[in-house]
Amino acid sequence: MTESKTNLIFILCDQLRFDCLGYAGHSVVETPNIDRLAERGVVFETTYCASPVCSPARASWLTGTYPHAHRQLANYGPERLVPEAMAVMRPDAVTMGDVFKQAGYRCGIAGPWHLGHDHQPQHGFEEFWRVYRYQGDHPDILFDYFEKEGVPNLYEGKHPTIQKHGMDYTPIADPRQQRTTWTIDQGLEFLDTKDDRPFFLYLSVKDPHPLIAVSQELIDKYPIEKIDLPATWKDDLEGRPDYLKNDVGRLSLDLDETGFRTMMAHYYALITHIDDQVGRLMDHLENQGLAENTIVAFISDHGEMLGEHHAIQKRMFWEASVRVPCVVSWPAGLPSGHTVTTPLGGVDLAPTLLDLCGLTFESPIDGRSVATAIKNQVQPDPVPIFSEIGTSDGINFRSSAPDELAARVMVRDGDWKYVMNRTDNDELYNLCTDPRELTNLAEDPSQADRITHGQTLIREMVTHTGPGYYAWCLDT
Ligand SMILES: [Ca+2]
Repeated sequence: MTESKTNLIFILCDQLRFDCLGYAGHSVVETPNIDRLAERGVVFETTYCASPVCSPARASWLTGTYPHAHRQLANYGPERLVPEAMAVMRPDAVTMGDVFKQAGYRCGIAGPWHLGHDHQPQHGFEEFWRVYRYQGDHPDILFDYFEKEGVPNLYEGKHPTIQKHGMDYTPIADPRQQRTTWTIDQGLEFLDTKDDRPFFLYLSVKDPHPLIAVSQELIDKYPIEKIDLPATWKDDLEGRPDYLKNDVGRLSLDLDETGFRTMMAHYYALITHIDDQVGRLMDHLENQGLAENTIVAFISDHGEMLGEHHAIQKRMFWEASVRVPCVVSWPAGLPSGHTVTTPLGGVDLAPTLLDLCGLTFESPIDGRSVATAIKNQVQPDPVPIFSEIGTSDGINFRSSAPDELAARVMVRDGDWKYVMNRTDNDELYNLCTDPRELTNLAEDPSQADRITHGQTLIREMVTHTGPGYYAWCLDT
């Protein structure tokens, strides 16, 4: 094995839309520090998560495998530890943390783990495990911190300032209540205690996932007169499958629109807070002389609907839900200002980052490294990109019924997105001519060959490392 001295900081936000960043062209949201990271690095402009559900997506980002392979099909929760709930990553899954630790790296994590057993250091991060659970139970390292500091814990969800117009939000009064600040503080401590070994630091940033809690000063940067509701706000979903109409993320028709725009202002403000904290981290790297040879990857586990198609949150294959921002910066080893237009899959980033450090997964994975292409500033050859949804309600999910644990699969192939649904009609959209995904062509007889092709791609994909609970794809 080639010895590597390149460090990696992996910043994984939660529920951050792919387009709510300055570098991505958003007209309102201010993110000067992340824009700086993008200018000095590589931007993957079309990146899909491997599942638009928290835990399955995270396991894929870390293992380079699709959910049917790592088997975390539902969100982790302490009450969902029965194996048949498929809410814990399979114990023998190999993560980036395992590979880096094996290669002699010092590994650390701060923020939610979300892949099972939050209070049990694991998967290479045993030396520095600053994981908080965020789900309101104790003991919890972050909640204990609030208690010690004597500040109200907003994240327990019962604070009187919390409002709800689609998603929960509140201004905060004390900067110590900001969980991303705490997470970055842990990261700086990790950097300050570094030794001779190269390092892998995983910063799991829970924001801008609700509770959307941010200072009034940042909220004031986003007056609601500047905030427009999305173009598909009143989409009636005609021609689309019923499951979308019944999703728990579907907003009520009488929702207060001013309230929703107020919630959006808080969401935008919280992104700017994340940006401030990324800036603080980058400044620290500079001051320590580590910026040059440290790869910084910035992504989100999945996206956020933010009112598109009259929906919030994720769990759907709409672009807003399944696409994420993705920036990889490495001054010593990657070009600056390079944009990758070839779509990147949620299973491709882990092997790419390992490859940049001269490392690789030894066991079979689903993803591929695009490290050589980006180093040489050429576009990777396009390949089909997939995403899976195990459960329609990954958050409150309680079922262990197999037919509810592997609900649908998406493939993006060229301009086309095909969705194979287990218990509902399929979907087919042309993302070039119909970027808002308003016209479902799955029932159009002239598209029969294209659908057959999509099904073939999905069957090949799930067979590669599965099919596990996705065996139903082979029978359709
Ligand atoms: Ca999430």
